[in-house]
Amino acid sequence: LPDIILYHYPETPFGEKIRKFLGYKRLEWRSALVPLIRPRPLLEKLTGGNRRIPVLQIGADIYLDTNLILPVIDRLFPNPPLAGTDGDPLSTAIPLWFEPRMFMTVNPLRFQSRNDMTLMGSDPQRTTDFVAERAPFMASMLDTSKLRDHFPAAAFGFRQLMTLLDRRLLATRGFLGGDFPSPADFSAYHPIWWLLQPPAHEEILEGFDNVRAWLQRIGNFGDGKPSPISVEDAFEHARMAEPVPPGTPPAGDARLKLGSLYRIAPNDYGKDPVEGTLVHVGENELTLAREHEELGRVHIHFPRWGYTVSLPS
Ligand SMILES: N[C@@H](CCC(=O)N[C@@H](CS)C(=O)NCC(=O)O)C(=O)O
Repeated sequence: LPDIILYHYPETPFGEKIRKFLGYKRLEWRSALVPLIRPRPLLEKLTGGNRRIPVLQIGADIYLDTNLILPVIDRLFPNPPLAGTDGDPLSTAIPLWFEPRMFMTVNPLRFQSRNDMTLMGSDPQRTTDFVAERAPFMASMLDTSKLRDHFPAAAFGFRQLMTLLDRRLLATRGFLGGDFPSPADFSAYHPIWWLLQPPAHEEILEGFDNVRAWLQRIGNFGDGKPSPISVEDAFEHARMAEPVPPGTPPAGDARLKLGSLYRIAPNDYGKDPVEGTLVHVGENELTLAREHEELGRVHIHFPRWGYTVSLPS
């Protein structure tokens, strides 16, 4: 199997979801660090224009979105096992409920002032650049004057979610689905991890002892065994490889025609579209093939939830 390459940056909560999952699986993987603030020209060439992080690359196959990346890795490396994968109600519902709602809920709690936002990184200029770059699609999450207005509702919503998680964890004593972690655990974990990054408002978790112990358990998985790879070398891996032919026969969808050109984009935020030829329609996966003069052929895989498919204009 070619190397597992994850494009990410240290601050990304969605990247953290996958890092902890790779840790649980005790996997060796290649870590391709990209800048927090765009441009990321090679990566965007590879994905055909997707801007969201993280991205998984295995040879010339590119997987977008943690809700596809996680099951793809689990399929390749079933051990140690997950509790509740295919069709598990909790593992289906939690990502849909938490993402991105939880991420937005925790922002007013983490950034209670402009100073809190400065404490996000060591370099104030970087913070200013970050806010400016993300503003077009995350303005409501990053405008501290508005965040203050959102604080009471966010604090209430957050406590409600934590109460549910805490009760569940009191019952299971392990993870949300029982003795093993399930996709629901990694999904619920990552926005709380984000909340606890500098300036680390730990007080928000007071009273939720079961949640705190569970956060620790997931934190203890670590990140597996990452070794660095430059984006240039990762790009070269894709250039040298051929995409894996879509294995199982497509489930089919009367409205989607294999071999036709489509445009696929997230339907929530960071909606930069990717265009390509549809080569696979799976139960929860769509695959576009793209040809690139520097890269050859690559397959870009999307989850079906949360993405809009349209004809290119
Ligand atoms: N549904 C996506 C969401 C990913 C996401 O929102 N990623 C953030 C970083 S944590 C992002 O891409 N931000 C814009 C950027 O990094 O340029 C997933 O599960 O992968």
